[in-house]
Amino acid sequence: MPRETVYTAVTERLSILDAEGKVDERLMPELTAEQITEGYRSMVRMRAFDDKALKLQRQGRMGTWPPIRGQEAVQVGVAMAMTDDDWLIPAFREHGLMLMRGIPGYLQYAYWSGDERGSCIPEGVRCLPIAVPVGSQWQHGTGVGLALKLRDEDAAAVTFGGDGSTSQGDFHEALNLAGVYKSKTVFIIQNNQWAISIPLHEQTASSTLAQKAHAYGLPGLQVDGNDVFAVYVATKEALKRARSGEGASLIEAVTYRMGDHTTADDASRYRSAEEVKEWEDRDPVVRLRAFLKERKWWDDDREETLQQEVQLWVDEQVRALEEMEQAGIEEIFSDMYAEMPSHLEAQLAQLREEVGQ
Ligand SMILES: Cc1ncc(C[n+]2csc(CCOP(=O)(O)OP(=O)(O)O)c2C)c(N)n1
Ligand SMILES: [Mg+2]
Repeated sequence: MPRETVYTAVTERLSILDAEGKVDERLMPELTAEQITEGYRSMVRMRAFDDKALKLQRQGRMGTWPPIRGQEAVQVGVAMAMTDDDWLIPAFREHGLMLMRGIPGYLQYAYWSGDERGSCIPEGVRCLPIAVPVGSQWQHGTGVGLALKLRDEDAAAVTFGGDGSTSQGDFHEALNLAGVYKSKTVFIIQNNQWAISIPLHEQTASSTLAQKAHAYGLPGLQVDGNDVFAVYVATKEALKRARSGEGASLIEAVTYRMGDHTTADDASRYRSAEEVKEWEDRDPVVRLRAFLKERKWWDDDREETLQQEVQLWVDEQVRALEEMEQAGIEEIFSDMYAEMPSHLEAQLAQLREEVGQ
C-alpha cells in the first residue's frame, strides 16, 4: 500500500498594526475613534497600575507582583472583543484585562498582598479568581465553556495561560476535551517568550504554539500580541465561533515579558539586554499611540492629561488598599468551601491558638 497524506494543516499569523503604528487597512476591524482611544486609555492605565505595584512591592507594601509590562495589547484587545456575558478565566498575568472586566484595582493589589478578599469577585462580574497553578486555567476554561453550552447561553469562556503552561498535561487534556465536546471556549496563550528562566526553544520543539490546536481538531491562529487590532480581530472571530456552537479555538499571542517574571526574580541573570531592547522597540503602547497621533485622534496635551488622570486613579487604588480593614485570620480558610470541612476547622482552631486569638 502506498503512503498517502491523511492530514495536513496550515498555521497562520495575523498582524495588522506594525511597530511604527501603521495599519494594513484591508484587515482593520470596524472600530470607532472613540473605541480605539478608549482602548489606548485602558492600556496606559494598566501600565501605570503595573508600575505602581512594582514600587509598592519594593517599598515592602505588597507581597509579590508579576509584571505585565509589554503584554498590554493582548489584554486590551481581548477585553474589547468580549461582552459582559462572557466569562474570563485568568491565569496570573492578566491584571489589565481584569481591570477592564470590572475587578477593582485595589482588590487586585490586595490579592498580591496576600489578602484573600482580593479573590472575591464583585457580584455580577463573570470572572474566576486568579489561579497560580500553571496550566490549571485551561481545564477551568473547558469546564466553563461546556457549562455555557449545556445551558445554551449566548456566551463564551475566555481562558489564559503562558507559553510555559502549554507543557503541562492540563493544556492537552483541556484542548482535547474541548475539541471533542465543542465547548464554548477561547484558549489564549500569552506567549511572552519565557517561563521564568526557561526560554521558548527549551519549552517546545514546535515552530509555533498555535499549531498544537490542530492535534485536537481546533483552529489555531498565531497573532502579533503587541498589536491590539490583531488580538481583537482574532478574539472576536473565536468568540463568534464559540457562541454559535461551532466549538473552541486556540490563539497564540506572541508578545514579550519586558519585566522580571515576578518581583522575586532577576531576569538580567538569564537574558540579554539586547533582547529586551529589541522588544522595547515593539512596545504595544508606543505603537498604538503612534497610530492615534497619525489619525489626529491624539496629541501631547491629551497624553499629559491622561498621564495625570491615571496617576490620580492609581493613587486612589493604593489609598483604598491601605484603608482596608485588617483581614481576620479566618479569611485564609473561609472562602474555600461553601461549608468549612472539619480538617479546615481544626486548622483554623490551631492557628487561632497559635496567634492567641
Ligand atoms: C503547577 C505549577 N508548577 C510550577 C509553578 C511555578 N511557576 C509559577 S509561574 C511559572 C512559569 C510560567 O510560565 P508561563 O506559563 O510561560 O507564564 P508566564 O509566567 O510567562 O506568564 C512557574 C514554573 C506553579 N505556579 N504551578
Ligand atoms: Mg511565559
